[in-house]
Amino acid sequence: MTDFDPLKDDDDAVAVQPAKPQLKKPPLYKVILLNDDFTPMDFVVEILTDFFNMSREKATQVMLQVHTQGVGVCGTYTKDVAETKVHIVNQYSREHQHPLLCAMEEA
Ligand code: TYC
Repeated sequence: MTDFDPLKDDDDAVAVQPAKPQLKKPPLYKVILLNDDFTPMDFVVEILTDFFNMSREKATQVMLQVHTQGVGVCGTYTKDVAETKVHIVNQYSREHQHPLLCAMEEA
């Protein structure tokens, strides 16, 4: 009969730690519009309907929020999408000689 020693690791088994499930959600970013005194209200509404798929009513509401409060949220996106939206909106505004500023911040 062999000695049984529960503290002796003699079974040649390899202990494998199960991988932790990768469930972390990617960080999200708010795309925001900043107020200025020169960009026409209609142009801001057009930006919100065309680049952020808002209805005219919702776009007008958000534009007025920016106009009165100084800043408003256009939408929340992953980093890549937010960066692209900011770039496209700022480029489009410059092309039309408006100083409108679009930016992003972590949600
Ligand atoms: N304040 C601008 C005006 O009176 C309108 C405006 C709204 C500009 C929102 C920028 O993000 C903005 N014509």
